[in-house]
Amino acid sequence: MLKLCGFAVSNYYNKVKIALLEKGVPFEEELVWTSQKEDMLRRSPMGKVPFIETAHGNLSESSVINEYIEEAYPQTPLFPADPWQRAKVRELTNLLDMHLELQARRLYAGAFFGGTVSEEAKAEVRKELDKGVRALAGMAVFGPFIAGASLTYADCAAYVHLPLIAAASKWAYGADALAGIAGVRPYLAMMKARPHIQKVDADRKASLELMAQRNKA
Ligand SMILES: N[C@@H](CCC(=O)N[C@@H](CS)C(=O)NCC(=O)O)C(=O)O
Repeated sequence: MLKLCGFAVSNYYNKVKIALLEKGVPFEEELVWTSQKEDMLRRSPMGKVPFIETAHGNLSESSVINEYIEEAYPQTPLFPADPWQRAKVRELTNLLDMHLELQARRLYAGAFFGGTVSEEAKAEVRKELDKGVRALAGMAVFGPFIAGASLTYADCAAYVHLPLIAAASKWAYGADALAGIAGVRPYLAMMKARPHIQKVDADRKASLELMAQRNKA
């Protein structure tokens, strides 16, 4: 059986987990922390999570994993059938990962882990986030899902990234960078009502408690 490795607080781990649950693909989970140690690098070449273990070997990078899952388990598709619409889902997913989350990530040390972020770094992130938010405002459909009428891989990314981007920007700039996009809040509330999302959120909460204990020890 396919094994999802990582930890349930990770947004990228949950991006894959939502896809597996929504598609009804059977999988097991193994708790793996990120590391640059040899044994981890043998399992995940960049030492990152998530990665999956399959009968063929291991695979890392959340979007690559989700594309593999879609091709290996075509039931309950999370990509539209039309090639153009599929490309638009990929475009939106890439925007969320690369131009929003990866930029906001530079703020996480301060926003979530009690660390600091220099004013220079905050200003650099702000510039990039502004561009990403402007792009998102033009590309997000909220119809009711982020790319249109059906749940897609873009939702798997949006649901896990948007709350972090909102919280991190609020911490850094005193205002949620996504506040100007009126569709975001109702969208997240709609997603939260889905049973599989509730499972992911409950596991995330339990994992947060585990991490807090681990940091105390
Ligand atoms: N591009 C990667 C990003 C994954 C990622 O950054 N995961 C974080 C945890 S949320 C991680 O492993 N961080 C440790 C590191 O960067 O070394 C993906 O899409 O899977």
